[in-house]
Amino acid sequence: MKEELVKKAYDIAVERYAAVGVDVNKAMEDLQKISLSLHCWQADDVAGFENPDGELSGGIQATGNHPGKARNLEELRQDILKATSYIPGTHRLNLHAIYGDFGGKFVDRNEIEPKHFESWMQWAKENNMKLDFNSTSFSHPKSGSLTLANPDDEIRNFWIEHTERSRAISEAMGIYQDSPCVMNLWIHDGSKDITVNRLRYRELLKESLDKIFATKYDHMKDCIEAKLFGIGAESYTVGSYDFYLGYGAKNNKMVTLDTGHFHLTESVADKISALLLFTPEIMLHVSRPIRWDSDHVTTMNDDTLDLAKEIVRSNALNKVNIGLDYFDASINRIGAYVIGSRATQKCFLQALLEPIAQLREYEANNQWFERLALLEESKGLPWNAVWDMFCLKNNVPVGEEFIPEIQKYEQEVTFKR
Ligand code: RNT
Ligand code: ZN
Repeated sequence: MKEELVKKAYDIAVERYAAVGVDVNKAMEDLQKISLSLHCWQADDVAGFENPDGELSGGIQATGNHPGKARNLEELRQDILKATSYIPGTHRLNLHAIYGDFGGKFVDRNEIEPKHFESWMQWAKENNMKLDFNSTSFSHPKSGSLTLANPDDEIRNFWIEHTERSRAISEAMGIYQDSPCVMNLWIHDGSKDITVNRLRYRELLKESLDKIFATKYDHMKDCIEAKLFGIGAESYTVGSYDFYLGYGAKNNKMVTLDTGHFHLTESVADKISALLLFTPEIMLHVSRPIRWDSDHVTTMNDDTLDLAKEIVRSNALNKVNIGLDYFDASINRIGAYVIGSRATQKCFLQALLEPIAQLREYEANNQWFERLALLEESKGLPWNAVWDMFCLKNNVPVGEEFIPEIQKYEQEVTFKR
């Protein structure tokens, strides 16, 4: 793309936005500060390195068989760096416990230690990334349908141990990188068919969480992720939204909002302002559910736009951790990272460019026609010229220019795997 052209369009956009009272430079500065937490699991269809040939379980599925997925730690790191070279800004990497550097040995979930993640910490530092973390309850012989809520003491304690160790690893990461590591806890616990013990499993989960969170740490932050249902666990999810909302509000824990974990007509955007009043921060898993929690690649759709706008309107960018969570195995996986990340950033940019002062003035004066008219007109303001400039400034491809780059990497690297 001709630099000239991008600059010309940008200058016009700056003037156009000034007419509605929006400072484009300020929006660019704010966007620069937004770090996404990139999910490591898009690169290899959630396989991990504990048992890469094992089956993905726990009610989640990566469908498709596009060739070239990362088969080991080196390939995964290489792919992530490739992806981030097409995403403007500085970002974080979100690891799952099964992605440790296990050196070819089998390390069970109740044996993981910070040392298994040391090379990740060093690598992240070298590449100017901070790490986030997740305990992994799925894809293990002891996963079954119940982990932290399992009435069997031995199994439940195994998962408690795993989760406690995951928190210790997160703390070590937080210390190493001098920035808190956000640790997400999602378990798939549930039931395929009607259960007559809803309360019992939730009591057990609450007890397990109380034990897990008894250790206080200063360099990691906990978040707990609810879900509506999973494949094979359609009738009951122990960790439902009500459950974690209650637990989080009472125990001052962040609740993770995965955009695929609610009824399809439920607005996740509307939850932001409610949660902010009762929980310390928010963790997001930005995804794109199609008919169910399908984890399609995030796009710049109304749901994601609404979410970004609600965060910006609530002045909550410093309280919301923005993670991505999708896994599409049917298209180029590096391309999937780039599309979803850039789409999320575009949504935040549009949110930051909203003529909010004027809109709020209309609302304060009960000028509802004017409010709706400006909301509609602002959809067509030249935000894309600002986005192009943001990419140019950050030295990443402008517009669709990343397509041939990714095609090249596919031919030269991933297709040869
Ligand atoms: C599953 C949850 C969870 C996982 C990751 C891999 O429905 O969204 O966050 O996607 O932990
Ligand atoms: Zn999620």
